[in-house]
Amino acid sequence: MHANPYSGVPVSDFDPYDSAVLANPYPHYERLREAGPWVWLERYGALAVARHEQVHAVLSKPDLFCSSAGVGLANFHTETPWRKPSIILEADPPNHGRIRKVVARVLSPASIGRLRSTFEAVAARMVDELVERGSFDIARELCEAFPTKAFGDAVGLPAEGREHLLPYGDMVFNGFGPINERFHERMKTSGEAVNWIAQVCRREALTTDGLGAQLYAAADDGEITHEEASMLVRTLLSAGLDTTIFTLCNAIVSFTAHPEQWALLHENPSLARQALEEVLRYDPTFHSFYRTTTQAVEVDGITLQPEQKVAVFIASANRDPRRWPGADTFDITRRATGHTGFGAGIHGCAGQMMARLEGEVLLTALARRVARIHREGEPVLHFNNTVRGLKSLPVSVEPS
Ligand code: OVM
Repeated sequence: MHANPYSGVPVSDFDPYDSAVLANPYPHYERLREAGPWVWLERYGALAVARHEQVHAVLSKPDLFCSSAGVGLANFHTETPWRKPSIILEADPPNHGRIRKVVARVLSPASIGRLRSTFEAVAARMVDELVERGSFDIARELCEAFPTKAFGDAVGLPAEGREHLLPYGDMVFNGFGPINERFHERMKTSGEAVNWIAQVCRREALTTDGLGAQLYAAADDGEITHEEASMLVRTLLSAGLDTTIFTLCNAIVSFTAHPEQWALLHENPSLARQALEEVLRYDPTFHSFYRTTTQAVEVDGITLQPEQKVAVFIASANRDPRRWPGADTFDITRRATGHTGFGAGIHGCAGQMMARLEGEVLLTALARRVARIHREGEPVLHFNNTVRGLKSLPVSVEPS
């Protein structure tokens, strides 16, 4: 237990990484928000922010709350990172800006828009086959299969070995939490995945017309180095699979728990894009990460110490009743823009247009073909220190 150095700041023994919490974190987030704007997490020696206002404030001040000390619990100034730090996620201005500019272009709306018709064809084919079968594991056979195929092809990955993508991401996202059992378990079996990822980040392994090739083209132009291009392919593969896959899973969980919301979408598939936004607000994939103070920071009447780790509960900000009327209601007709499911500020998800395209395309394809989705078993949760999603969910579907 870490003694609270901040007088006037409430102390909590909350453990965000406990399996019971991960199973349903939202009642815990409510207690955290109600405890105060800043809360001391005595188990981890970190301050926590769980209200929308403070989450936003922390993410808007990268000069005071930095990323280069790691966005996990580990402080890179005093602890050795388990892998080479990301050159975009775990970087600060001005370096961050030079790298982000290249990634932003490769993942821009214009670049992503060119993928739409291909993604639509993949989604239609997958949905048609599954509807034909009638019952299937929607988590594995659709929510996992679609990004693995569509995004994998878009990056320019070889078809062989893509089963390593999810386990690799699982390790990365476990790595933002404490070095606990969950992290060790995943590390034990990760050797092959790490090797495969390193192999496919090489230019020679990638197609010549994908997003990976575009990163290498930026290196040819001298914007970044070729080593940096390889690191950015690693970023696409670290951040781009588990996140979108689990978001699709969470969409299905919410829609099967709220069939009247599916009925709305089925009646009007053009709601898919805003429905996805509500999924990302109501039950986002990414739950928390950290920032680290670069100096003493005065905020809300508290003086934070330099090198203070701050846990940022973006999933909790999305349920803050101070920001969202009826925060705990899943309502695809609401305006959910402004949610923090993609974070916020200069590090706000660089792949969000890709994520939205994948989500919109898949939900649209399903909504057109499927009138009702019935659970044929309980959703099996996937436990990870940072991201929430499913291992499996058996369903049957009624075609329209
Ligand atoms: C990266 C990376 C990895 C995981 C997540 C992420 C949410 C980035 O390697 O840059 O952003």
